[in-house]
Amino acid sequence: MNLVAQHRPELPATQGLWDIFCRVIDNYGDVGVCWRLAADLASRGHTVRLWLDDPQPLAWMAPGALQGRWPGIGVWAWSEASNPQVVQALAPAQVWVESFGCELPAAFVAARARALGEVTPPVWINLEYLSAEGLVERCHALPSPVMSGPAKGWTKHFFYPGFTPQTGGLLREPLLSERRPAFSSVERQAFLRSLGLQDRGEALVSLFCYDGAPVDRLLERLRAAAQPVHLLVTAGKARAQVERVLAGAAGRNNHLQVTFLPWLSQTDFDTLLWSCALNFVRGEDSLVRALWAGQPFVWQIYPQDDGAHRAKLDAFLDAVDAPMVVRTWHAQWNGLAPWHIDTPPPVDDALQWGRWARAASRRFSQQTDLTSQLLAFVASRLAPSTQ
Ligand code: TRH
Repeated sequence: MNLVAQHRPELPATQGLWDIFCRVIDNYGDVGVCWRLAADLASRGHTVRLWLDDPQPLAWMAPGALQGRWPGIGVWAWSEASNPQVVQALAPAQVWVESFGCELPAAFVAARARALGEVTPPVWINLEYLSAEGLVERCHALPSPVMSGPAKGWTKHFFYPGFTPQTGGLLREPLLSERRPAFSSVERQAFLRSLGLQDRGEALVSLFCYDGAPVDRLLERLRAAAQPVHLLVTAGKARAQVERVLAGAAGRNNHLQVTFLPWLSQTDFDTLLWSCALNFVRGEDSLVRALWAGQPFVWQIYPQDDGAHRAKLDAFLDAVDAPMVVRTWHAQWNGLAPWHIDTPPPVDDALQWGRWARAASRRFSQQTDLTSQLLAFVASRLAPSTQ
């Protein structure tokens, strides 16, 4: 019996039962986004089965998740979705979320189709990747008829996260709007101490990046900053690159202190972003969390071989009304422009960067969040008039 399966709470057959499917492609954004959606739904009284092909990142991202300690959320092994004994014993969910094109296990779909007979099929959501590009508004909420297989005749619906009211919005849990502004300097000090850090008044900078980020350039610029900097390096790829650069550097530099962090829970990762004067983030989920942190940030977009990420990055910078200095840093950090040796580090221009980051955070906080939009969309599909 799969470890994950042993710890799942029996999920009652209640209104608002969701099956969320996620394959961990590489990195952590897929599982990060799906977990955040599941936790948000559960916090609103829904019950979620989260089907994962690799649940291990949850061990650090959401401590207790694999042991079933998150009320309302059961973490299930992907392989079990193809086990007829398991599937037929499950209460049918009202909603299926197929995240990032992961393709639901055929046996799971077939079992549901067989069991359903004439009963209403689930609302089937295709949750797509976040983008600020125009196509998102054109494709959001479009129906996609299932043309073959046991679910032939059913309908999937594209659901695109985004930065405009014509999209599915951004994941933002209800309590965030109170928790973030209430975060005090006392709590910040306590958090830093919990990481074994002593706040000596230096500028804290967090680093979460992919291979290939110009980390050597970044360290140079932080060493040249007008004030002492403490770089907090996240685990994994960021750490490996900083260690390589430091190994080649001559001597210590008292102006720049470096601390390597362990993998943090999503909650602690959020608090890290709130605690730093500048955050280097990547991918999708940590980008949104940096936006909600309201602190200056630089985003390394998930690089694509065909260079499609350039248009996606530009669309984002347009959406957040980025000033030229922010665009310059993004182009350099993403390898899309040569590095100007005298580019001032953002920590030396806190006023302009801070004004931009706070304005962007405020603007998008006004938008209806993704989970609320998803709930409204599902309710409209389940309403009797749409049978
Ligand atoms: O890890 P990522 O690069 O994920 C990527 C992107 O999502 C990309 O769009 C997708 O195509 C690819 O995965 C498959 O970056 P992202 O999206 O920020 O996800 C990281 C998650 O890990 C996020 O939920 C934050 C969380 N995290 C922690 O919980 N603790 C940590 O210590 C760190 C560094 C991250």
